[in-house]
Amino acid sequence: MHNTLVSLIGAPTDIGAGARGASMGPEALRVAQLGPILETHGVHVLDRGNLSGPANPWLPPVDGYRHLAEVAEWNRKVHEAVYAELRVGRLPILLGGDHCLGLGSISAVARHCRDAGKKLRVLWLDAHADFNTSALTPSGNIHGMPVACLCGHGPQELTGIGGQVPAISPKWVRQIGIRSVDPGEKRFVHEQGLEVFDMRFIDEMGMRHTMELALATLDANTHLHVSFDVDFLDPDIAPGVGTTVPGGPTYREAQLCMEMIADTGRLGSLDVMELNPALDVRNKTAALAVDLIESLFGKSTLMRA
Ligand code: 6HN
Ligand code: MN
Ligand code: MN
Ligand code: MN
Repeated sequence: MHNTLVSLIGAPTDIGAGARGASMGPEALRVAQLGPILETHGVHVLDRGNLSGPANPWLPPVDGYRHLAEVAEWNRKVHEAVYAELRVGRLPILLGGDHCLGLGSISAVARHCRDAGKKLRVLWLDAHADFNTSALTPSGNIHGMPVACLCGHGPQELTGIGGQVPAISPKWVRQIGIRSVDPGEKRFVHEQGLEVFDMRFIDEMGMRHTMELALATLDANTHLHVSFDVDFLDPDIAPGVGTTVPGGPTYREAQLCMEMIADTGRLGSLDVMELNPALDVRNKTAALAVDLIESLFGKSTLMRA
């Protein structure tokens, strides 16, 4: 682990989601002892508390976007908070909140990489590609759009956050665990050349080979960002999310995924998104997320040294 100074940033909102409740995610992760448990692995954790932003008015979509102005405001706040931590050499962990906030977080990481002359790789762990546009979306929910917005496809209020459009290139992204993509979204993913390791690929090739490929082009100058949508995990082990999709990675597959990321030593920032305590069972999805984040920060079950 090359950076043991971690900052937790809570973003308690479900402004981009299709179900209410992800706004309680940051507190559920704290209740599951995320900070103290990371400290046991030699990581120094500062909890910066929660950001604040507009309430969720729970209105229908307008022109293909639900709550666009509120989503933009939350993302500007997330962008500034994540960027401020990176500037002082700390590793930000964004506690979501729904996945629309990946836009604010990753645009900040991209800006930091431009400042520092670093190469950026984004690992998007998710059941969904989150690559919709207003014309393609079946729901209008902006948590289904952050990757497209980061790649420059979306409204200026969102694509412009961070000062450079597009914030990232689709070539920098590796998506893992994907198993629910809308028809128009699927065409757009192919057209833009996103590298997707879907569940069929993981079934056939195994998590080990998948991660070897996804991590293949990292070097000493790479900043690795992990955007972990908790619905990446199989709903049997992780019911506490708003958009469950059956057939996700098992506990062991998810552990291996996290351990192989830790082994690279390149993790520079993390999002933990879409945890929905209103749908969870005795906070077990939060506890599982903490367990997996421990592996991401170097907890190992290996017997060999
Ligand atoms: N997430 N593709 C669906 C939509 O409404 O655009 C689901 C998106 C889920 C987004 O889980 O972060
Ligand atoms: Mn400490
Ligand atoms: Mn997502
Ligand atoms: Mn998802």
